Amino acid sequence: MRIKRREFLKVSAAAAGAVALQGCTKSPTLNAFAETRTGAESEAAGKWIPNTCQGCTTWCPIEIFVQNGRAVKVRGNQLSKANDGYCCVRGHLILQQIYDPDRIKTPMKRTNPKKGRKEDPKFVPISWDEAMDTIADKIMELRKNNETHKFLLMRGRYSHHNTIFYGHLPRMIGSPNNISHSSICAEVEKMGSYATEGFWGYRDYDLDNMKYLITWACDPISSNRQPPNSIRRLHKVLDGGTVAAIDPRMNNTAAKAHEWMPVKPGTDGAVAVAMAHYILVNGLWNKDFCGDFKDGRNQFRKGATVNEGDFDEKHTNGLVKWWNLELKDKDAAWAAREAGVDRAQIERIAKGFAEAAPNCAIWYGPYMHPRGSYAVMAIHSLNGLVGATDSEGGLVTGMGAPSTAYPSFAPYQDDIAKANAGQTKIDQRGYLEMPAMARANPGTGVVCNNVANAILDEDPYDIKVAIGYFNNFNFSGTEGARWDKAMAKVPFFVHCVPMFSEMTYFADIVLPSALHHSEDWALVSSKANCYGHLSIQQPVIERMFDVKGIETEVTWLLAEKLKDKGFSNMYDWLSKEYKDPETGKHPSNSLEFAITATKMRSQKAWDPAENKDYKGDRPNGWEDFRKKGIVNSPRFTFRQKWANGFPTETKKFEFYSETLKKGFETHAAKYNVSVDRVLELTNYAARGELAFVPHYESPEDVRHGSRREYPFDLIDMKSRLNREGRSANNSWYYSFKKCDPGDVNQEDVVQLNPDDARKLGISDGDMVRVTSTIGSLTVKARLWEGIRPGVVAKCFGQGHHAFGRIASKDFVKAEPRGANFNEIMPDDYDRITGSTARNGGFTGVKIEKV
Ligand SMILES: Nc1nc2c(c(=O)[nH]1)N[C@H]1C(S)=C(S)[C@@H](COP(=O)(O)OP(=O)(O)OC[C@H]3O[C@@H](n4cnc5c(=O)[nH]c(N)nc54)[C@H](O)[C@@H]3O)O[C@H]1N2
Ligand SMILES: Nc1nc2c(c(=O)[nH]1)N[C@H]1C(S)=C(S)[C@@H](COP(=O)(O)OP(=O)(O)OC[C@H]3O[C@@H](n4cnc5c(=O)[nH]c(N)nc54)[C@H](O)[C@@H]3O)O[C@H]1N2
Ligand code: SF4
Ligand SMILES: [Mo]
Repeated sequence: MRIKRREFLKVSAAAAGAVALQGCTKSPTLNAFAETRTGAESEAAGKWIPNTCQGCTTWCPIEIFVQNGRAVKVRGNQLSKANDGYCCVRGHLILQQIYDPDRIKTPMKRTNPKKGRKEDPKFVPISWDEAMDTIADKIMELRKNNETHKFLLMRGRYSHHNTIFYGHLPRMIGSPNNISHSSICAEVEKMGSYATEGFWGYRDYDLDNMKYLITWACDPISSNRQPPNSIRRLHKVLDGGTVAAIDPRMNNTAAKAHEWMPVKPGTDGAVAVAMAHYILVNGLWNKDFCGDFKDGRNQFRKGATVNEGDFDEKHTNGLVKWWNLELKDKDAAWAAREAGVDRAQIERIAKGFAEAAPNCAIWYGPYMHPRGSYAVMAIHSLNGLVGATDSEGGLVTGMGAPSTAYPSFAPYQDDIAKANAGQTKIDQRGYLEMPAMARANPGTGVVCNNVANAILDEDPYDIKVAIGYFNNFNFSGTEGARWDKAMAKVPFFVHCVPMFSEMTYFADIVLPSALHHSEDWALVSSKANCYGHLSIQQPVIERMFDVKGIETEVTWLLAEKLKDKGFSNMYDWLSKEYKDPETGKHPSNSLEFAITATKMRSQKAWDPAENKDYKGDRPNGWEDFRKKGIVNSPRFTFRQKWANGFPTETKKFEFYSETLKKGFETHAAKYNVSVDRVLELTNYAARGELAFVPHYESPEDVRHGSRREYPFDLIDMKSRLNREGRSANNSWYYSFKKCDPGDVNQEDVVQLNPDDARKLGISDGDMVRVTSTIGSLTVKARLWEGIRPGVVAKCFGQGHHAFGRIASKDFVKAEPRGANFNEIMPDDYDRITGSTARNGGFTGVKIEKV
């Protein structure tokens, strides 16, 4: 079917709004899009080109409709089993991102040597050649002085190719410092399933067969890690089962759920242990998974210690220990007081959840709180207690997708590089008071937000050359003023981004990045709906500006320059080890390198010689893979872990975590201190054996600000329209803001319960000053019953002063539009994982009308 361009523009303009809100592309006026898939394709008729969206961590396979060289529409990849061919509302913002007039169009260099939030960098355009030459000079200087470890590479979002740029390049130069944003993202969350079942990652859910879903500190139909799938399937659980949402704020899921429990921030652990108590006392635990009393009589009675020898455990470890150490006294009445919720509701949800088992799941969020690790452990333990983990209709670890290994860089790493890559990392991970245990392994978790402190303190050393890409830590890190100071101190900083941003303000060189979803070559893997996938990123439009792919093209250009200056190892590595799997040809320029790397990495997925035994999709060659854009894995097979054991120390689901204990003991031994001393220094309350079981720790001791002076708990959330921190310069972001419950269009508002507002004499729309222990921000008040009294909430992502003309109030004068609460959230951590605190109301604030 053909459609005249003028007519098409007319319908698409009208339909875009409606479509964006429904997350659905099946509007009849848009059938041109559907029909071109099978029909003949021409430039004017347009065609769908597969790609991958990384607007959030769902990493959706998508397709972009391109007509006369212009990207005009976005939808989910029709072949995707993770999203059934739908994208979420934010997918549509891709179009505005591509055609954003404020994009950086050429490399630039700073001409104002002074750096600061209010210092205009006075950027001037330069060529790629000059930019790369300057960067190579700085790196050669480090090599000459044998201080290559003073090179720092910081990463936000990334594709598989981050292995080349972020993983290998620093180690080729000779630096241990590749710092990802993971610990300002969601690392705490991973500890919930790691400490219990040895899985460090995000879970997947079998919504089709689920009878009871608890969403806990997250909002799956709006954010978290699979909105298109949740939007498509939540109704099944709503119709055929029960949905309960636990969140101080009536989020999107809560607005549709059967139950909303507006818990007091930071007290979720109390509710979780009380639910466990209820389940045990009422004999509702899963006997097939956890086992039973030898004589079949339930001895779990409130207050009564149980003899471990009386219970036969099956796939779990330490259920009775957990009961004795933590659960026996903690009933729903206690938790109701602690969490400020209804006792009957705690019991009702615990009962409904356990009775639906194992067709049930708790879907929980990052819980980035100074005591978050134990809260998520307590929450995730419930998934084990009822046998929902690894069960049909429950939650699963999820499927991977085929991938071919990258060539090793080791043979090309010289002695300087080897020696200096082994130096202590800049983020202070593994220091006594910062165990940063990724996978319960001390000193292996990144402590992203602490890099600012480390740079300022020059501890363990100073940083001389830094590169950042796809990140904006001055905006996204809490207590961002630290990042402003730190980045002002770094003598040479390169920022690789498509948009000007708060962090770019401190750059000496700006490299305009190709957009991941439409201009670059890469691969991404993700999962949802019990399927995994490998999905392609490929150019769908001709680049309008002088942009390049950062992870591949920039690596190549840098390697070339370093070779010219006498350090050829990187160039040799890239040019000799990478070759086209079909033609055997080695790349000879940066773009060829990007394509070659993409073909190599995905070879197992598309090469008929390599994929013949794969049980998932098997494209017939590279061109076929490009055309389809995706390889779906087979569906997840349940109960394999029940049968074969969990990857924990005991091979069981650990209510008593030998896995976490080993981590703590290793760390304590390194410093020759007791585990209790580590707990004290990391701001945890547990001592002794309690530290190894999921338990509740009060948020009060780690709250910043006294209740008297700062009576409100501050929380924030992601807007439905947030492409992480990256969509605030799109006008649609502001036009449709109202799609977040309690929010309004065109504004940035702090949500406040009307009862609280009345006491403070605040009316809807008043400007209010929000003050924490570290600063104040002024923002508009929005009165809303959907927020628990005593709590104030605001969506993250607004308050940019340097992101473009829509995101800022005055871009030229660097005046923010709205407020970025990271400026008033104190720098603090869940030190077990090294994660930045932002949830759980750890920031106390006071509110005053201005
Ligand atoms: N208060 C508060 N703080 C938070 C959060 C919160 O909810 N509340 N969320 C946290 C979370 S979960 C995360 S993950 C972090 C995210 O924070 P960061 O990792 O810092 O990333 P973003 O701010 O999302 O985006 C950073 C930059 O990416 C650039 N960019 C956009 N598209 C592309 C592209 O295709 N290629 C390249 N190279 N660059 C691109 C943009 O110009 C932008 O400046 O923020 C965290 N900070
Ligand atoms: N729309 C959208 N979706 C996204 C992203 C995005 O930018 N926009 N980013 C992606 C990324 S990078 C990440 S890491 C994930 C994370 O996204 P989510 O898993 O959704 O988590 P956050 O938005 O960080 O967590 C905030 C939620 O926790 C609630 N909350 C805060 N404190 C407490 C508390 O003490 N108790 C309880 N029960 N609830 C609390 C807030 O009200 C809010 O609903 O989302 C991904 N999905
Ligand atoms: S923003 Fe997230 S959920 Fe939405 S289309 Fe992109 S990756 Fe998928
Ligand atoms: Mo994140």
